[in-house]
Amino acid sequence: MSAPTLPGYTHVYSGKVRDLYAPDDAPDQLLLVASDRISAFDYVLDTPIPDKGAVLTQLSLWWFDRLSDVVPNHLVSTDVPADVAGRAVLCRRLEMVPVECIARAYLTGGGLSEYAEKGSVSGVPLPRGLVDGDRLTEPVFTPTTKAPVGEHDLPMTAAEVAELVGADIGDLADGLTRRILARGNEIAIERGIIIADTKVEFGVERTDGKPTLILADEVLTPDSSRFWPAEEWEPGHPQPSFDKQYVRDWLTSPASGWDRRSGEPPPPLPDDVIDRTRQKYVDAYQRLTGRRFG
Ligand code: Q0T
Repeated sequence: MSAPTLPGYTHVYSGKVRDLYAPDDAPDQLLLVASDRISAFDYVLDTPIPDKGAVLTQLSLWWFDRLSDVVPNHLVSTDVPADVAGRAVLCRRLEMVPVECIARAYLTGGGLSEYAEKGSVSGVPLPRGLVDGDRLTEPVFTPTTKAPVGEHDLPMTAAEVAELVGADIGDLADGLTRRILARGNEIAIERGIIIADTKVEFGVERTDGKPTLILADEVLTPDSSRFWPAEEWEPGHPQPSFDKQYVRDWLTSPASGWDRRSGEPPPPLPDDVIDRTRQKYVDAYQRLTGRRFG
């Protein structure tokens, strides 16, 4: 499940689930390949989820279209080598904003922890008495550092973002990240899905010194966001994960024989967990887009 070799392309970087290549004949472009790798509990599992990379790539493309009046994106073409057809895009090679741009529309995870300690998230004061899974009046920008693979991202204040990238780019990232999530939820809620929070990546383009942010990477997928089934939403406890719940439940069940605190990597997934997890990704794609996958 490592990065494939592709004639005419030079591999430049691999993250947990995506591989980046430089086209040998187009120095201003990159090939972004979504693998079928899945991560859980901070591990990349040995077992791929068939079609996951294609589903997430097709979903991102669908969202790029629905966000095109909010933000320009890095897409150049979907005409890619046959080996990665459907799960790769050619994109503009941009100077990336070195910040994880996160917005939260619902309170959970790290945002909930910060709220419990301080009554605020990323410096935004929130009403008292909110519980796990509560909806926020409007999305809040909660940026973090981009730690290397294996390390953990840390919350950043607006001042730290401004220090790193400048107040102009920081303010653009704040506004766009929150608008992307707000637009995402307007569309997703009609299809029975809540997008609790999301992480986006931006590149920067400068015209006469004036910066414009370009939406890069993948967008509003179950890997970059928390998707919740709207019909099961019940604030007051952790919500079931749309995509990885079978994986997490099986890995933490006695059936897996794995102890999360052992330091051992997780075991391979059984076929029924693979199949049901694949179906969750396909379900999310089909529910959101109204299109049939495959
Ligand atoms: C990217 C340029 O963070 C990364 O590498 C750090 C060593 C990986 N990474 C780079 C990009 C994109 C995109 N998407 C782009 N359009 N232009 N770089 C994405 N991830």
